[in-house]
Amino acid sequence: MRLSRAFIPTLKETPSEAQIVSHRLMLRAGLVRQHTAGIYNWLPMGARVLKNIEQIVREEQNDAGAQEIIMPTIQSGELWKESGRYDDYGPEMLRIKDRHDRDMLYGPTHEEVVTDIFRNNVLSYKDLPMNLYQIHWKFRDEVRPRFGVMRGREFLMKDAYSFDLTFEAAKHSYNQMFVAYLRTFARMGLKAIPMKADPGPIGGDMSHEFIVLAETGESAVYCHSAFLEKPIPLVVDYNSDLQEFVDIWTRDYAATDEEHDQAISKELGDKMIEARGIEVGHIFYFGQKYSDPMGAKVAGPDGEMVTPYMGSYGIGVSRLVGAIVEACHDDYGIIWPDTVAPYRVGLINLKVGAEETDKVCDKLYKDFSEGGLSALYDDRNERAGVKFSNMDLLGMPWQVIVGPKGLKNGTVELKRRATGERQELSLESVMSKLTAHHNAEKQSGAGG
Ligand code: P5A
Repeated sequence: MRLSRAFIPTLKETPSEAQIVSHRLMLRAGLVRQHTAGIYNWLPMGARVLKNIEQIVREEQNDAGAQEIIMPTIQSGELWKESGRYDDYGPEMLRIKDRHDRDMLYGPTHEEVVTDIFRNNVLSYKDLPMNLYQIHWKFRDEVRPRFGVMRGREFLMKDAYSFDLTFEAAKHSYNQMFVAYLRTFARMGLKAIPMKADPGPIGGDMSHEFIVLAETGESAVYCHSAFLEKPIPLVVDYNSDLQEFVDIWTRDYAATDEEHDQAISKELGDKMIEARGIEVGHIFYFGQKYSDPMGAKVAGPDGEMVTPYMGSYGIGVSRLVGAIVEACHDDYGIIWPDTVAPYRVGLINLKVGAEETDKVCDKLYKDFSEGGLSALYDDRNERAGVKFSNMDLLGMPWQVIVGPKGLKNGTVELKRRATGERQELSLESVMSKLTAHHNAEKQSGAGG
């Protein structure tokens, strides 16, 4: 994309309505604009990041054996009366009447809808295990929408729902999602720590929130310092027994505020990290809480009817954009991890209109796109300082700077946004270096 043609409305001033750095930077770098309280427009740069995050989530869900579906955003209230949640949910649910005076709602979550799909279409235990997911917009009429997309009213969620014949099988489904989440967040350059969360009315120990540590996080969290060192699964056989791996990640103490036991803080001493965190994912096991009242049943191996055991697994896809900016920025702007960056490369032409710089930039721009490296090309007739600070604000992980001085020696400058490290390289070596980096990342998957 040529910056001269791109719709990237950056702001010089710090927007006064934004209280935390990620919200400020998302506005300043032109990623989003508020439509009305807690509801956002995603402008081109924001939309590209959101799509990249969505794609990583999708690949990891597919690898873990989940199947993608798309459920409606507007739901029938009748289903929620069956599960008993229509009255329980409270004012966070946006209730709507259609023209026939029927109760409708904008879905805050989809346990009822997916259970309805299941009961109408799945008849036999042979179809289990089954895990269905979608990546779709939700609405929750939050009392205090704040921090930009972190706590919105309309937000994008990945929600998956598993169905199993037995508790043991359901536990395996839970473990599959647990491992998939570790990989998903690591691929985005985030360290998300699974913490014991409120299990709700079902009890047990199968509810975890995945938390990214950040000073501006909404929740106070407590965890053993060992979490900073734990391994991310690189290659996973999702059909193998994952319990041992999950045990590595659940053995040490980690809890959200509500679950925290003060006595353990004393016991762990300086091994205890007391911090704030952003909840980017939440997984639950809830057994037959919906399948039972809604009458979902399959024929079991001996012909008897069995009520399936369920779990649900959420990722805050739009919240992740804020969480990544919160974790990856400096005083100059955003520092996108390579995997989610709106463009891989920011190409800066220091002398627009000069034959040599224009020619080299055009060639690099073409080579990047042919080599699968998306580039944002600053072809504007602006001062160098303006271009540098703009590209730093936008946060592309690599910058390639083309000026007449370097070209005299046949070189351009390659800058790594994260470290500020600069190198003078020939055109060929810039290309091969970026391509090699890109390929290495594709091969490594998680941890890349
Ligand atoms: C799990 C999937 C659920 O709704 N039902 C379907 C379960 N869980 S949850 O914890 O309530 O939400 C899942 C994730 O969604 C993100 N999230 C939000 N993001 C932005 N703004 C909000 N208001 C908001 N509410 C929830 C969180 O990342 C949460 O972990």
